Amino acid sequence: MTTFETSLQWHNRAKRIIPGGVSSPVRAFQSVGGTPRYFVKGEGSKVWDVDGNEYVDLVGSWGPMIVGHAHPHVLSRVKSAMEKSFSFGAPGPGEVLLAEEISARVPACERVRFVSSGTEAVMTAVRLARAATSRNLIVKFAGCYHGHSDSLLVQSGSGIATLGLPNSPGVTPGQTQDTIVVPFNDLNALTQLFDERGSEIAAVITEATPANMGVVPPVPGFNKFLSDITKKHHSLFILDEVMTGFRISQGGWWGKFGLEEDWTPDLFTFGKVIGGGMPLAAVGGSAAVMELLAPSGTVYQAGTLSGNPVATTAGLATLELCDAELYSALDSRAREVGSAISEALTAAEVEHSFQQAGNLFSFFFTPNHVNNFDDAKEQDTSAFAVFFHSLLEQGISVPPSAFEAWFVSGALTDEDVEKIAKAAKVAAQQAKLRSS
Ligand code: HOZ
Repeated sequence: MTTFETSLQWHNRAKRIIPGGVSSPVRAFQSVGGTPRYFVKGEGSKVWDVDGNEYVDLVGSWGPMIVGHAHPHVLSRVKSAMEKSFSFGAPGPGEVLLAEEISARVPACERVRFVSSGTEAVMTAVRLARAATSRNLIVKFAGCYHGHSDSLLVQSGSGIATLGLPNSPGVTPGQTQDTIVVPFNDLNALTQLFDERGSEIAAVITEATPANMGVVPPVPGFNKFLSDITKKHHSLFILDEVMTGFRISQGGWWGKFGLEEDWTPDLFTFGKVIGGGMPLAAVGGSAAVMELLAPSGTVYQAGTLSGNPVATTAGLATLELCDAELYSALDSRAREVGSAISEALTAAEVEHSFQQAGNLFSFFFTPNHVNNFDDAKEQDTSAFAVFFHSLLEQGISVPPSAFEAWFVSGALTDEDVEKIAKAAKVAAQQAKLRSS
């Protein structure tokens, strides 16, 4: 009888039943080569694979595990929620409490509607924007990823960028004819577009800071500019905070930069942290727009598991731990980890651009600062692959793609940071050997 004890054995078995062996493409390791690790346990800052290896985790389930894995507070709340049932398909107190918490942190969210994934949240926001403005066009930025709904899967980041895919087959020209793609950080292109077609534009959507083509911070004033230009043309501004929401500050990206720079979007999308690792996402905005949703209004959106009691409990329990102290710890950890790695790459003379936005960061293996998707595609992804594998071998798990953000958690310890810094020195030497 075959026993399945290693990641390799599991992956070979997975590939016979799951396309590519994975439930989401980036984790297949296709762009870095080798075998994805099959994780079976997480605690605090660490994860363990089926092979018995321990890793310091700098992926954090792509953001949700902000307080670390299996945090005792979250765990005990989720356990007691589960004992009362996993799902009712009916309203429950958990969703009300979580919606109130989101609104308290981001007051522009006068109403909140829960869904199960960021993709759904964005689909709903786009539908609402079109209904509210009676217009069709949606403007997005190249390299931004807003989930895998048809109309937004155009020049997209994340897996599409990682695998170097063109736009996806199966998405018809009809489904994307109302999507206009503009280079990120390009105010002139946007001004020109609004001059020509402003009266047709339902909404502009952006990641609060792009973090699905690697981390590409907006140039100063960029989001304010989006807010102003959309207002001027009576379009809506959708801020996709699926990655940044409640990760960057108590009020997400907006809570830190929107308040400071005096801009507010019309609609927000959230995910990841608000579910604390469970499938949960949300769309929020002004009562006037949000009340267009059925059954108050006629814009349809629904989901059997939407507002699920276990997921909302996990989200609420996680947010209870997301206080000012946590965000300041995350900011310092991101600085420590990012600088230690950048210093190791510099010492080994590996050309790179270390880019940060709040506590999100990533490394492009290119000498120049990356300002948009075209710049991001210039990087040496093969040097990244060597760097990635060396870190993994030394017990540091980072995203298996040069086009993704790295995530710190509140559970990281000084010892973890030392281990990362030490491993980065070896990995940087190996990446240098590869690139020279
Ligand atoms: N870029 C995705 C997160 N925003 C990757 C998630 C996954 O593929 O699992």
